[in-house]
Formats: sequence, structure tokens, C-alpha cells
Amino acid sequence: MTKVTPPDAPFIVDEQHITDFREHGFARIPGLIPADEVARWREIALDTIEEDGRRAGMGGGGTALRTTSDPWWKHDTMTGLVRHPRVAAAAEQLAGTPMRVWSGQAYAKHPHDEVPTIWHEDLTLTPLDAPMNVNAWVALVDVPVERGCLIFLPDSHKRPEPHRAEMSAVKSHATTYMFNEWPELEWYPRVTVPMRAGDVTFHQSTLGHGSHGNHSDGTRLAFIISYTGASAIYQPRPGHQRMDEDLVPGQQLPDHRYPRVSDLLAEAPRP
Ligand SMILES: O=C(O)CCC(=O)C(=O)O
Repeated sequence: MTKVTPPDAPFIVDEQHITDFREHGFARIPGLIPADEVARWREIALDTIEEDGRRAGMGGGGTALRTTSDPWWKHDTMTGLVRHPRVAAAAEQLAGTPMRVWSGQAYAKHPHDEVPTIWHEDLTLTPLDAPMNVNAWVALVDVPVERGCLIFLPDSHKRPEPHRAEMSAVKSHATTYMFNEWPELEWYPRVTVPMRAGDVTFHQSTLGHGSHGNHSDGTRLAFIISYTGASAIYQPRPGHQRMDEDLVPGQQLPDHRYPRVSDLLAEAPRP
């Protein structure tokens, strides 16, 4: 195991999580966010989506997801969750390489909004060249199967290259592009991961995943923090949406806006 995080980090992942993440492409860490904190973040996420919500694009695929329109740094209230030291520490240890925050957004699926999230991998949608990208999916409410929890295709991150599709393929055939590009993935076993509030899953950007719509009476609420390698280069492809007007293709990401996990851990209160 590569050691990248200090021994006094606010959270140390166990070997099983590392094996799950590296071998199969994802890991679920139960109870990573304590219950009192989850209640606070739930309120903040709901308020922010209420103020600034829009339907998530997912490259043109229809989806039940509603998300915040502005990037996280324009929402003061969400900063603490995006910079959360326990989640950041876990992401970096799983990745096994120095990481930084790329984005953080709240996502709601309203009751009985039953449009699934398309089958996709995140790499195609990510305008970065990086040694590793990881999404942390933080459950802010209980998410049983009928509320539309994530479904992963374990081991799909190990398919042969190229791992990135053209954005035009996503835009023209959003709901089928992943299986059109990599037909063997259609026959991979699928793992459905129900979550308790405070649980967090971490998955690699090359892993296939999707989710069903919300067939329940309660809102499905999650916060997704995307991490990328500390050495990532901003490299948008045709069709990528521009989220940060200040970034120029070919540049490294500036620390003040895309904080390094090592800085988040250095700032974190020690017990
Ligand atoms: O919440 C969902 O339905 C999809 C989330 C997702 O695609 C991700 O976390 O990468």
C-alpha cells in the first residue's frame, strides 16, 4: 500500500477498503460523517439546491438529478463539506497518490422523479489529465434501493484503453453511449449499494456506474466531492462545459481554488 497521508490523519482507511477501491474500482465506508454533522449538511444542501438548483446535464442525458448551478466556492455554506478532512483523507489514501479537490456539489432526486441516472464513467465528462480522479458520494439521508442508490460495475475500470469516449458520443446517445463504446460492460455483474446517512462511497473515474430514479416518498440527497491528482492539468475536450472562467487549457490547478488534500489535513483540528 502506498502511504500518502500522515499517520495522525483524521481518518485512516483499512486494508479492505483499499483492496476494494483498487481491485474493484470502488469502496464504501460506513459512518464516515457523524450523525450530528450529517443533519447540518442535509439542511445546507437542501437550502442551496432550493436557491440555486437546476437539472443536472450529464452530457445531455435526461436525469432526475437536481444540483447546484454555481461552483462550490460561490456557496460559502458548503465550503466545510467540500473541504471535509475525513472524506479528503480517505480519498487520498484510497487513491494512493497526492490529491486535490476539483469540485463539490449537492444533488437531490425528488420523490417519484423516476428518471434514472445514465450509465456512465466520469472520465469522459472530466476536463482534466490526471493520474487519478475519485468521486466521493456522501449520503445525506438514508438511500435504500428504491430511493435510487448508486449501482457500480465492479472491475470495469480495468477494461482496455482508451478509457475516455468523445463527448459527442455522450451527447448523441447519452443513455447508451457507455455500452456502445465498451460493449463487454453490458455483461458485467452490477452491484447495488444502499447507503445509510453518513456513509460515503468512493469510486474511480474510469468505473462504470449509474442509478435508478427515486421510487420512494422521500428526497434522495447526496453531496459529491470530486478529487483529482495534485498534478492534474486542465485539459478540456470539445463539448466540455466551462465551470471556471479563470482556467486556461494546459495549466495546473491553482491551490487557492482547488485545495490540496495535504493542506486540508494540515488545517484540520487535532483531537
Ligand atoms: O447520484 C447519481 O445518481 C450519480 C452520481 C455520479 O454519477 C457520481 O457520483 O459520479
